[in-house]
Amino acid sequence: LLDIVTFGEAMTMFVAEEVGDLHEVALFSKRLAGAEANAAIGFARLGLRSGWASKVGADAFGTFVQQKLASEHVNLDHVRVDTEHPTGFQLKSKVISGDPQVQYFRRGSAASQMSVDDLDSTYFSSARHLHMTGIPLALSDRNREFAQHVIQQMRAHHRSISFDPNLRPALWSSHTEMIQTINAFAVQADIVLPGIEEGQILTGSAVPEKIAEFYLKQGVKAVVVKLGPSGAYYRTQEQSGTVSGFIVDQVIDTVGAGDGFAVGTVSGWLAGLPIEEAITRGCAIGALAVQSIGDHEGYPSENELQQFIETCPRYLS
Ligand code: KDG
Repeated sequence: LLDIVTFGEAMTMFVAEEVGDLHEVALFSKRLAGAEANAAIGFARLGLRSGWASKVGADAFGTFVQQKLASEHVNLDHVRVDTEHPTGFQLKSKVISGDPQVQYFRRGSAASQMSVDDLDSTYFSSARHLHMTGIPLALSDRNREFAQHVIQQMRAHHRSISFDPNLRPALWSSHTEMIQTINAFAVQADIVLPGIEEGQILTGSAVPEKIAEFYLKQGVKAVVVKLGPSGAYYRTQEQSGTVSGFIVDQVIDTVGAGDGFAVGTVSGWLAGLPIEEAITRGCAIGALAVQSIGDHEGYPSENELQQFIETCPRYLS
């Protein structure tokens, strides 16, 4: 029995070893990317029984993705191999400051082919919780239909759901469709975790209180708005507040911090911790994630997380 399941696309990621435009970089190192795969790894490192469902190609990238996740103790029983479509990959630049440049090679990938025909609904419903992101919703109609079936299945079995919008405008052909689709799925979750900029795009308001209200009014139980390094704002039907972030010496790579934030917050929430403690875990994993090059390489074990929370200085709230 799994504690938590997620589904989505994993890619081989080539990370530039030198600063510069992607087309000029000569040396790359090979890593694993994919928001839901990151989350699955994060949960597993904390000791949760974590499962990741997807489709990969019958190719070297597909083998790499599976081996990497297996080495992190992520359950792969719901990974299908597609002999006709390839595993996607991406390039990521190295920057001195700010967000790196990312280029995808994933259109028509095996993961985007995952459909309800691939779905083993008991794999999902036997898990306590579903963590999903908005990325599969952008990949194909098939993925979207798959996502809706998974949610229905979880709901029918009274399982909880967390939703991270993870907006990727580059993957959508229509901005309006992106907003409508992401919101239609977000309101079916118990806990929604938008970044402040995502919240603004999705709700039309840049005010964290208003962003939270938008989802709470539609039945979501808790909304946590990520405010960047300084922390997060949260609101439930009963309470609201802000949780301050951790002060980090050096930001090396911001990608993967949001997934790490979800891992900390959702794992705490599932363990029944008070929401502020759960979000503190999220802020801590986000802070750990930005200090290493890959997406998930900085994610901690439960002990490392506790130690970091106890010792790392925080922003004033
Ligand atoms: O959240 C990290 C992801 O952005 C990265 O791993 C790649 O999943 C990815 C995506 O689709 O952008």
